[in-house]
Amino acid sequence: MLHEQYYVEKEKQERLLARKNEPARFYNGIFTRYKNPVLTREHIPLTWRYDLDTGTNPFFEERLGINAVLNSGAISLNGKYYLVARIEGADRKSFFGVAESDSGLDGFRFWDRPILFEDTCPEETNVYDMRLTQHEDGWIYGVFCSESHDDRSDDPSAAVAAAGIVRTKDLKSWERLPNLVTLRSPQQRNVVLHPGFVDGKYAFYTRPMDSFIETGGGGGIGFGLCEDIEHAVIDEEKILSRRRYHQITESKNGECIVPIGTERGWLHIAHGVRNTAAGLRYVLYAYATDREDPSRVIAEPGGLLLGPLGWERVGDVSNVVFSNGAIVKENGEILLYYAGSDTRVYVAKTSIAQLSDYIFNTPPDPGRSVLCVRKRCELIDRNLEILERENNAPHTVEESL
Ligand code: M1P
Repeated sequence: MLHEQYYVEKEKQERLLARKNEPARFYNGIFTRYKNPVLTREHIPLTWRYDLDTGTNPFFEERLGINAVLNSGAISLNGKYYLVARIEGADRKSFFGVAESDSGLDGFRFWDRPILFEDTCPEETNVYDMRLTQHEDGWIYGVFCSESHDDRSDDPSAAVAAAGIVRTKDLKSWERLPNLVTLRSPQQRNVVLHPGFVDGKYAFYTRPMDSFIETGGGGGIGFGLCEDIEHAVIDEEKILSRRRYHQITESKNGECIVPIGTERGWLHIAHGVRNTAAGLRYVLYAYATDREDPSRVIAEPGGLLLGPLGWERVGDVSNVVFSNGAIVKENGEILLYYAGSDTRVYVAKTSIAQLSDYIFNTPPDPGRSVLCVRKRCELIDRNLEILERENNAPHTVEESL
């Protein structure tokens, strides 16, 4: 006999998982937001949190609590949608779990057990933010942040971030490979593997950093090639999406999703960070690179693509949206998964056509207020002309006679 509260909690969870998601009222023509988060800590199976033995857990207390479910890698396989979520325990340690859905918009249910990698990295304390790349070599790679204490320092918050690499064919059995080595950058986070070979090599989007939090001299999102994924070493990192003064990337930036290949080029979604009196503010932005040379930027719309709004703003690390996964459907729709304030995961729907239109037709950031106002005034002038023409046009058969 289970504790009576088990049935109450189970019923609440089943209701949550059965809840259909609906588009929110928000409109910008670029993407559709959805009302409900697709993953929260309430989605975590009860068996991961409670001891169901009434002898050892008479009060049905949560024994291994979960704090948040956030930055999730995403992939579609055999008609199903999968998120490899970052799950943060009450003890602050993160780990990964696979959640599966039929629609990609709702009904995400975690598999029975979280992912347990082989323990090949004894200094590693924490793992998080896996990007999933379906590579042309036939493997699905997961690249994530592998965090360790910096033992050269007595400061308990001194840490080192590196890019961990795993690979799988089915999201069930995972092979851990050695961490990525970047010869010219002391630390790495937000590393994404490009889906195809470039010049016959594996290509990574990197984020060179001097220290754990600050990117320091690291100028932005880098691009580097390596010969051997089983011992991945990158020498040169070319900076492709730069941090810039008074733009959304001023403090730091990082590649978010695996870039989407289109005829016009690769569509990228990244995050940009700026500092404010209320702390760091994270938003998503987009850019495009050349089809043949994915390290060459060909379009850089100004400003943010998606910023925290409403409840997305509220959570453990407020005023943050962060993404590390999107799924492109056969019909060209894109499901973009993003976490709100490091606490829960949302979905937004767009399409290759809409995102391309946004990236190639949104003007770049001109860099100064006066230029921005001029650009806006030009838009207003054109619009006022259109409205005037529209207002003067005959609207009835009688008027047009
Ligand atoms: O708290 C916001 C994000 O901070 C980090 O991103 P970045 O390395 O760009 O600062 C990551 O730890 C990420 O997990 C987190 O969502």
